[in-house]
Amino acid sequence: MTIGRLTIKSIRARPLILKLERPIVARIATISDWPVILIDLFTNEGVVGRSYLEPYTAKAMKYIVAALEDFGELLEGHAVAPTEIFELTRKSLHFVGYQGLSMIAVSGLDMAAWDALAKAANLPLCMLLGGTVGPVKAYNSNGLWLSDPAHLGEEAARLIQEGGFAGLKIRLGRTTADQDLRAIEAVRAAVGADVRLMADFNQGLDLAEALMRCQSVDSLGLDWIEEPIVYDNLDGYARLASQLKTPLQIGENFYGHRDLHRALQMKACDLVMPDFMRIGGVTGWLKSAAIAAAFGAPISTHLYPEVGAHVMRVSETSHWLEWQNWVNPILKQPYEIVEGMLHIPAVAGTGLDWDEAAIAVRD
Ligand code: SMN
Ligand code: MG
Repeated sequence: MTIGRLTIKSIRARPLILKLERPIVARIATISDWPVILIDLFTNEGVVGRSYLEPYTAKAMKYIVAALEDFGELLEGHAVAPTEIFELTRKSLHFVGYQGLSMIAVSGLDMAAWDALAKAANLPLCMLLGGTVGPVKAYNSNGLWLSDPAHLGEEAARLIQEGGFAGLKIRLGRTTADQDLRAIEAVRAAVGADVRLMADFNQGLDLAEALMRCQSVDSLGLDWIEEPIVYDNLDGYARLASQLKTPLQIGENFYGHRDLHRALQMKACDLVMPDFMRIGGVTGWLKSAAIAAAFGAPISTHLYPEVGAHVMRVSETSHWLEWQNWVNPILKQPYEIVEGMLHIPAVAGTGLDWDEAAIAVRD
């Protein structure tokens, strides 16, 4: 048997703006135009690896696209070996820092490289990583933003129906604690006691406010309280974690696995939820999942449900997948949700493919 070769020909990165069906209204930002960068990794052997990035800010896309194009020049002719590519691209930017935009660009290419490798092996990514294709437990994160509590019950019921979900995420951080309590009550009344409810403050509070506001929701049976304060105040998080009964969830702002390690070592959280564009794509996730497992910390995904589903199948402490369908309008085959479980399509790679006709009308 001959060993296959897979080598990099070029990288294409296309910025795109999608309209959100339900705009994001969080304490930290209001967003109705959702920026997405589509990445295609072309190989000399004809396989194309695909991934996307969601960098929140349209203006930031030009820096990330430029970095990805530079990676294309750097790696021309190099083997599609994700762990080597991860180190080479990361180190190529170390003079401007390993985190932030550098890590975002590295993560985007990493996910495309893993997709290409799995396609070349003719295996779904989860199988290439040593797992099996199967369902992944998901909560619906597509709504329950900071809107009027009077409308939240109806919205929650619709969100459950969108896929028979057993879990939802509500956003908190309204002007008063009482308004947040009324929002949680409205959702609970609409969905019943059995639906799991996660709550995200989106970094909206200062530590003094958080000490009080988290206490006020601490006995409501929430599955987690997410990011009450600014993401890098780990001392503040450790203080909050020591005072709360409800598990504290952070991680969407970890840049690389060492951030996750530091947070767990400092007891700054009980649960972790890395974001694929910040943790280092699949490579960064695998390192992080091993560290989380060593700490016994349940790990959930942030955005990127497609690649997220594959790695959740091989993560020892796999907890919840965050479902959001914001990129669905330009995907050829959006993933299916049945009875609250995300189903990985039985195709090689991650299963991401672009609907070019849908992209063309948005250009
Ligand atoms: C979030 C995600 C995407 C945009 C804004 C807010 C949120 C989450 O923090 O965890 O889903
Ligand atoms: Mg969050």
